[in-house]
Amino acid sequence: QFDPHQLPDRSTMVHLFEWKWDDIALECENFLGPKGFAGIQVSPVNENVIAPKRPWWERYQPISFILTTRSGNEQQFANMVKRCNKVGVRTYVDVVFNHMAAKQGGQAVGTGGSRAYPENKDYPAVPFTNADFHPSCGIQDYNDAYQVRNCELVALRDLNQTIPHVQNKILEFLDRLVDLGVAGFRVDAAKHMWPNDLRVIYGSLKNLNTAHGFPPNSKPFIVQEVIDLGGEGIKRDEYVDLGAITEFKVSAAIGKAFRGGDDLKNLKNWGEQWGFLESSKALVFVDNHDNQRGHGAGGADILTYKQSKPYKMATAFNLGFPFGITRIMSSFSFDDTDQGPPKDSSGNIKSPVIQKDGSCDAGWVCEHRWRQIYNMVEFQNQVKGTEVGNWWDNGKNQIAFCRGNAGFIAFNLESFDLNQDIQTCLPAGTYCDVISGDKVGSNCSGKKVLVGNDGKARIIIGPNEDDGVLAIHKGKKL
Ligand code: ARE
Ligand code: CA
Repeated sequence: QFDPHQLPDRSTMVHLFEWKWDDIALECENFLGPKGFAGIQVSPVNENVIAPKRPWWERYQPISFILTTRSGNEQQFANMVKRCNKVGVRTYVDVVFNHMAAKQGGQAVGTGGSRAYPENKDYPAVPFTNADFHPSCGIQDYNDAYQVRNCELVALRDLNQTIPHVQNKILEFLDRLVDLGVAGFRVDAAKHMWPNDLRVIYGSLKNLNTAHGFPPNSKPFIVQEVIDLGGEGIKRDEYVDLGAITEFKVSAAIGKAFRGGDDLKNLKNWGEQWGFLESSKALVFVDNHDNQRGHGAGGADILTYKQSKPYKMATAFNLGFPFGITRIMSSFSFDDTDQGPPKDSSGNIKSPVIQKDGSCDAGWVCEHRWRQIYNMVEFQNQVKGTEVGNWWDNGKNQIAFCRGNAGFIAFNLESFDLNQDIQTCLPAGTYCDVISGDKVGSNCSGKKVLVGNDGKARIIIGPNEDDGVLAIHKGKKL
């Protein structure tokens, strides 16, 4: 359950937050596959409550395990997974089974048309009844592990995963997704469930579907949402032998560094020495759907698309430095933190509109379609398996390093020029900087970097340029 089952020459997944299945299928074929993305994380696939004004977070309130949401129905989901697998893009589903929907103002109606009665803990479309839940109490003290796991997270009805019927219903749901060809799961609120119950559930899962290209006996990839910034009753270590973990320490530390709260030179030993989990167990990201809007963890350190220059720099570092299983966030734009995705007057989610230059419109940000980001996805694939070499820094906020003899990257967060001869470790020649531009035919629309016979090149990044990064690799030699 630690292997994300990505193609050997691919490395990163992208969270297409609130996208519709039909749109994702097209995105896999038209963009993600060709650009070398390894996978997608999708929003919860099972029926959720319809909440007033359709906030994004209604999808974290399950009504049943019927696969119908605003993103589409089961047949559309199945079709999407198949088409994405065909172009080498794996699907990871955000699965919510710590709880069911909270009490609503009135009757709870789901996106699949099912009714539920959360005040009585009655969800007939599963079915779950009162006996399947923990007695109601609130989580007041995150130092009390019992409370965190047996009480209600923000009033959400708390399932008791020790009960065989509950385990069986969860397993039926997860196994159905495995049958449809998914590669794994993001387990929502894992820290709110007992590790031993999760062990039973994960241990009983089906192997991945070989008809979708997975080798026989492959276990679904599991990444557990365990927020542990230190100092609470529940430790990520209790979950590490069960699957990968969302490493929120990375999100907070990378945001802080690229906001100028920490010298970039300190990133030299990025990894376990920073208190992060070991690389193969850590899911790492600059922001996620919670902390980009002040939910979850990380607070004011978190960078998002709204601070585009440092955000792109942080993303380039996250993809450029060999640490963790990487994930990119792809958002819709928002002002209000409850606001859901772009919708029409009937509440249906609107499709993103792709403009001539490849960027998105109609309320979708599509960070994954920003050149500086998707070109770093290619960089990461090109340097896969290499180590960091020839670290250089100016003693503060200018840094550069090689990735084997395959790639080189430099950052400037100072208010003055970076203008230096630096060792790039690349064979002599002219390379196209994939941040300021791209290789077009045999030319480069951005900066050209001339690497000499000694492997050195003059690297220039001004403080007022659009981007504070420069990246070259063997795949974009002129
Ligand atoms: C909404 C309303 C609530 C209302 C509730 C029920 O906002 O006011 O009471 O509905 O009617 C998301 C939203 C919630 C939303 C919920 C259900 O964020 O606002 O509630 O959906 O619709 C903790 C958990 C962690 C959780 C974060 C957000 O440990 O698991 O809080 N993250 C996941 C998802 C969320 C989702 C849920 C869980 C629920 O990613 O999107 O909630 O399914 C410290 C602790 C952390 C704690 C953090 C914030 O850092 O260490 O453990 O995270 O504080 O409290
Ligand atoms: Ca619980």
